[in-house]
Order: sequence, then C-alpha cells, then structure tokens
Amino acid sequence: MTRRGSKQDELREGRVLESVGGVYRVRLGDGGELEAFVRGRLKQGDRPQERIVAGDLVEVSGPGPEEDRGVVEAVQSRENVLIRAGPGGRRPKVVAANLDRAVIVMSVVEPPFSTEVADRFLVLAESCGIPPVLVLNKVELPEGRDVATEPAELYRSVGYPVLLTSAVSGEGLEALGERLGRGTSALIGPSGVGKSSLLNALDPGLELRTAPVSRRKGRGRHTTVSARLLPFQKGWVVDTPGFSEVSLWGVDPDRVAEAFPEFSGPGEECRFRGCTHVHEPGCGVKRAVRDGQVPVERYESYLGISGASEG
Ligand SMILES: Nc1nc2c(ncn2[C@@H]2O[C@H](COP(=O)(O)OP(=O)(O)O)[C@@H](O)[C@H]2O)c(=O)[nH]1
Ligand SMILES: [Mg+2]
Ligand SMILES: [Zn+2]
Repeated sequence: MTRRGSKQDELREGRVLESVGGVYRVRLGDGGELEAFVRGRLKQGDRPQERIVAGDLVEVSGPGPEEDRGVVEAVQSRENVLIRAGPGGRRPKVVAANLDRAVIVMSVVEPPFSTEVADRFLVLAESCGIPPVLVLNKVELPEGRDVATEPAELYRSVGYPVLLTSAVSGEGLEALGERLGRGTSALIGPSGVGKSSLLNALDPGLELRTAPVSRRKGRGRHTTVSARLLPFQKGWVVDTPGFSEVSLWGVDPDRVAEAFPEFSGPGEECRFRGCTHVHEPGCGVKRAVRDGQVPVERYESYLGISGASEG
C-alpha cells in the first residue's frame, strides 16, 4: 500500500526551461518534464530578482491525482542572473539564471559590427558576473572576414575568447559547439545577428525560429519571445530575444571600469583612489591608453557607457 508521504517526501528537483504566462516548464532530474505554477509567497516578489526564470533550480511537488500541473515550492539561491534593462525605462528584466557563460553574438555585416555595442554586451555580462565569449558571425559574407579581423584581434588582446562563425558555411561551428556542449550558456546580442540560426545549425532538432534582417531598418525583427533553456549535448543553452536596446541597469557608474578587465592593472597606478579614469590627473588608465596598452576604442566605449549609465 502506498501512502501519501509528507510534503517533503514528494518534492522533486528540476530546472526551469521557460516561463509562459505564469506557467513554468520544468525539466526534472530523471529527464521528464512537468508544468508547474507558483502560488503564495513565491509569486509576490516585486523585485525582478525574485521572479522565477529559465535556468532557475527549483523544487516541485505534485501533480496530485487528476491535476495537470505541479507546484514550484522552492527556488534555490542563484549563482548569477542575466539582467537587462527594460526598453524605454521600463522595469529591468531577469532573463535567465545560473549561467556559466554569456556568448555574445555579433554579426560582422548585416547588421554591421559595432565596437560600442559589443562592449555594452560585454559590460552587461561582466557586471552580472558571467564570463563572456565573443562570437563574430556571418563571416562568409563578402568582406565578412576582413571586417572580423580587427575586432577579433582587439578582443583577444583584451583577453576574451573570440570565435569566427558562419551559420551558413558552417565555419567555426565545431569550436562553438565545444563551448556550448557543457554548462549553461546564454546567447545574447542584437537581433538579426544569427543567434537562433547558429543554434539550429548546431542542432537542427532545436527548430528555433529565425527571421530575415528587415530591409528597411537593417535590423532583425524579434522572433524569440522569451528566454528558453534548451538541452544541448551535455549542457544547456538559452536562446534570448534580441536586446534592441542595451542600456545598462544596476551598474553603478563607478563600477563600469571593473567590467573592463584590461583597466585593472593600469588602474592600480592611478594617483587617486576611486579614480574614474575620466578627468583626474595622474590616471594610470589614461596613461595606458596613450601608451597603447589599453585599446583606445575600448576606452572610448568606457567613457560612453559610464556616462550613459549615470542618468
Ligand atoms: N549570411 C549569413 N546569414 C546568417 C547567418 N546566420 C544567420 N543569418 C541570417 O540572419 C538572419 C537573422 O538570423 P536569426 O538567427 O533569426 O538572428 P537572431 O535574431 O540573432 O536569432 C536570418 O535571415 C538568418 O538566415 C550567417 O552566418 N550568414
Ligand atoms: Mg533569435
Ligand atoms: Zn584612473
């Protein structure tokens, strides 16, 4: 005879794959899936950090007899969260939790590459404590490879891994697959750069929707609606919707410098503690820029981003 045990006995561990209208799709330890909802205290969190998102590790109970859905009873504390600002000053959004890396996808052409946009995504990842990898996609397009050379060199010199890829020719997919094959990776970047296409090329079974870059704007349309965690080889990948506007949220302007790893050595030489590396005399970072040790493009991005995040 089986008796219903205590609540505690019925809890099962799982990972949230996606949330759709308040219902969470949860992958259980045994590989099964379950839909679950949240009730009571867990639901009320007003702060964005408290909402349950893709990647969260949860404990679920149920479903009981004749119920379709279980209940999320607890959420484990997170290693980190990827947060993006709400467009036009709307509330910031937690995109996904517990990530091992942020794969920042940029296209070299269509849409054209922008150092400052790449830097904004890098600062976003760094400020969330998620190690970045930079992917330069669409290199098979005419001039693609030429355009990729400079940023590839720049970001490697700063210390970031850089991969050159094409979802069309297949170049670089093996290397990308190795990176994505373990742990949890979120693909982030502007719309239309090929995030979903790269994942489809690596695993056609994923069948992610992709959209042509719109002619008029030269920008992609948004096709991925919410972040989804997808099992990939021995790991997980999160395909995210295009971040059309990468304003930074929660990054203290004084701390933007910390998101530029190449500033840390020269920054120790600054005359003043708490130097912002903007107007202070005896600034080690500015000296390193003059000496060519810190790339001037990166310093300019820093000025733009730290200034913009002040407001
Ligand atoms: N030429 C070329 N086009 C690509 C490549 N990757 C993606 N695309 C195209 O770029 C457009 C946007 O791709 P999509 O995967 O939806 O971009 P996402 O918004 O970043 O997910 C689609 O028309 C794709 O076919 C690539 O490596 N080379
Ligand atoms: Mg997409
Ligand atoms: Zn300084």
